[in-house]
Amino acid sequence: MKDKIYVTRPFLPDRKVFDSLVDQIWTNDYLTNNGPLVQELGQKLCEYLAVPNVNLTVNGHQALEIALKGLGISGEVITTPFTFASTTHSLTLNDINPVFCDIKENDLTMDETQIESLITEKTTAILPVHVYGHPCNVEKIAEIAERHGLKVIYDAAHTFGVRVKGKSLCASGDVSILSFHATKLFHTIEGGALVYKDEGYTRVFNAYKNFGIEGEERVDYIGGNAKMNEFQAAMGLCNLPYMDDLIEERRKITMRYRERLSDLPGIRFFEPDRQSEIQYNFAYMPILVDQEKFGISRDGIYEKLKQKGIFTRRYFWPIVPDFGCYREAHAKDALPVTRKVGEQVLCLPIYNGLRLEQVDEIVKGIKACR
Ligand code: T4K
Repeated sequence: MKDKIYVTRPFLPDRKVFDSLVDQIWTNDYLTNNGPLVQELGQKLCEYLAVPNVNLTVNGHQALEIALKGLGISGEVITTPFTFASTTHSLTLNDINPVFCDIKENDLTMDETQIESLITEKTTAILPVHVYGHPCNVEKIAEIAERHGLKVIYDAAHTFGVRVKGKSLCASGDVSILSFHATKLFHTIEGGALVYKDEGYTRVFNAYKNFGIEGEERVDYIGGNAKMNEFQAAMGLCNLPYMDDLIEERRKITMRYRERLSDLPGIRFFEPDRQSEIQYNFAYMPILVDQEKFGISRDGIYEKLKQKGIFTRRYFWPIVPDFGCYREAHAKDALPVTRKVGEQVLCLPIYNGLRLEQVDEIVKGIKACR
C-alpha cells in the first residue's frame, strides 16, 4: 500500500496524545450522546473557525440532511451538478427535487447569474457547494435568496480553514455543513458539522440528530441518529492543533505542482475571482486537461499514471445528472460547462507527507504521457 500514491491519505496525529484521550474516555465512562469530548471539540472548533455555533454530527452527509430537515426545506432546491453524490442525494432522500444550475469555468462553483431563471413557485432554497474550497459568490447568492425569500444552505464539505477577507467561509448562508471524513484536511475519522449564526436552530438540529427526542418525555420530530461519538471527537481534538502547519505544507505542494506544470500547454489551473481576498486550505489539487492542446485526454493521463502506481481521481465525474439514478429525470438539462469540465478535470495527489520529490515524479509521469 505505502509504495502507491493515492489522491489523498489521512493525516494521523501523535499516537500518544490520542491514547491519552482514549484513557479519558475510559475514565469518563461516556462514549456517545453529546459526551464531554464532543462538547470540547465543538467549543474548540467555534474558536478556530471563529463562528458562533458548531453542531457536530456523525458525518457530513447527515449534517446536510439535518440542515434540510431543520430548516423545513421542501419542493425544489437549486443546486450544483458538479459535486459529490452526497449533495444531491441529501435532497432526493428528503423528497426534494434538485434543480441543477450550471457552473462557472474559472472556479467550478454555481453560476449565480443563472439562479434566478431557475426559481419557480416550488423553490424553497439554494444549495451551492464551495467545490475544492473555491468560494461561491456568497454576496450575490445572499441577495438573490433575500429577494425571493429562499434559504441558503452551503455544502462546505471542502472548506475547513478557508477564509475570505479573514472570515471563515463556512460562516456563510443560513447554515453551512462541513465534512470531517478521513480524506479531508481536518478529520474525525468520519464526522461532520452544521455551522450557523442563529442559535435558535440548535434545538431542532439537536433533536434531528437524536431521533427527534427533546427530553425524556418529548419526541416532537421524526429524526434519525446522527451523533458524533467520543472516539471521533478524540481524533478531532488531536488533529486540530496541527491545522495551520498542515495547510502550509499543502500550500508548498500546490506551489510545486503549479511551478512544474505551468509550462505545459493544455493543462489549466483554477483562477477564482478575487484571489487576493482568499486564504485557501489547499485541500485538493484539481487541474483541467484540454485534450487538443495537451495531446492526450484526461482519461489517458489517469490510466497512464495508474500504471505507474499513481492514483489520481476524476472528482467529480461522472457528473451527478448522468448518474443512473438521475439520468432519466435530468437527460434534458442543459449544463454545457459542467459537461465540459466533467470530461477534463483531474485531481492530483495531495496530502500531508507527500514529498516534493514525489510531486516531481508525478509531474514527470504527466509529461511522459504526451
Ligand atoms: N459534500 C461533498 C461536496 C463531499 O465531497 C462529501 C464527501 C460530502 C458532502 C459528504 O461528506 P461525508 O458524509 O463523507 O463526511 C471520498 C470521501 O469518502 C468523501 O467524504 C468525500 N466527500 C469524497 C470527495 O471523497 P471516495 O469514494 O473518493 O473515497 P475513497 O475511499 O475512494 O478514498 C479516496 C482515496 O483516499 C483512496 O483511493 C485511498 C485514500 N484513503 C482513503 C481512506 C478512507 C486512504 O489512504 N485511507 C483511508 O482511510 O470518497
